[in-house]
Amino acid sequence: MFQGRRAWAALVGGWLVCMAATELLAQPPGPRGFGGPIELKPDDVPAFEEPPRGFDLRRNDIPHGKVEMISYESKTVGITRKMLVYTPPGYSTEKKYPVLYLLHGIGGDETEWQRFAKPEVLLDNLIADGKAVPMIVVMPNGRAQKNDRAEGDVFRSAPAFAAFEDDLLKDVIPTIESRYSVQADREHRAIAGLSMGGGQTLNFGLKHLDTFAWIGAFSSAPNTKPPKELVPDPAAAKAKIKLLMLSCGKRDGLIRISQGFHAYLKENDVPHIWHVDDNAHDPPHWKNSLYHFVQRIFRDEKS
Ligand code: FER
Repeated sequence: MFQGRRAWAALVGGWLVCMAATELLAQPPGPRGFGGPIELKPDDVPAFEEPPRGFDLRRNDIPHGKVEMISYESKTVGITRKMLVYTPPGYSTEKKYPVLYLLHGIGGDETEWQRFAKPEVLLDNLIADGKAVPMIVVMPNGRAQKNDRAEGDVFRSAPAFAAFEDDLLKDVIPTIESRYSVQADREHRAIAGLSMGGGQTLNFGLKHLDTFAWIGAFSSAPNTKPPKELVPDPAAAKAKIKLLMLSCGKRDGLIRISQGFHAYLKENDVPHIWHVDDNAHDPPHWKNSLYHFVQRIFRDEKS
């Protein structure tokens, strides 16, 4: 009997070691295999089910919104810049819409979300099914420097991602609010992004809670400020945030950044969603996270 128990313990122990090794080896090689070893914690589980089949496929039997590339004069950067704007089906100046500002990663530009998720397809489908409120989605270029193309060593542009704070607040948002029919207050502005854009989302969104009430950071990168700097006053943040969602793939070598922030929020009693799925630092994670986030913003109840 005792022998049997020992054998079982050895078997289970061996299995645990194997699982841990598998997690460590699970980081993809190549340019997206960022970061260090992955140590999963008990809280690192999905908050949501996988999106249903077809959530990302264009349906011909429903009304579609429009996507247009617009230009604006950026006083911050001193050049004319571009951003992509989705307006929902039936967009009309008789109504006013909430706006989601959606930010890209280190190797991307204003077109990157198009390659990773087709936000217009997700939104058209969710709006048709009554699962998301009609909203405008703005996809700007988060690299606030004169040459804002993702060229050469993209890591050298990291400071331009920080400089985007001014471009967003002083140029992008005023442009959108002067050209589109929008509800221009914090409860009708959301900010979300992937990787570098996730870091920007937390750095800018939490610093400017008078501007944004809905915040979604997917696979946040090392540009994310330390938790105490992001949320120096947990009670104030708690009172203002309508939704704070953090997500990351369990095979993402950058997960320690989101894990650390989740732990700080939990410790300081700041409500948030922490969603960890089976993906890596990759487009499926960002597409799925966007799908989950947009259903929960601009709604009355806290989710
Ligand atoms: C880093 C690793 C990854 C970093 C940024 C990234 C600024 C960004 C990745 C992405 O946007 O996909 O060390 O430092």
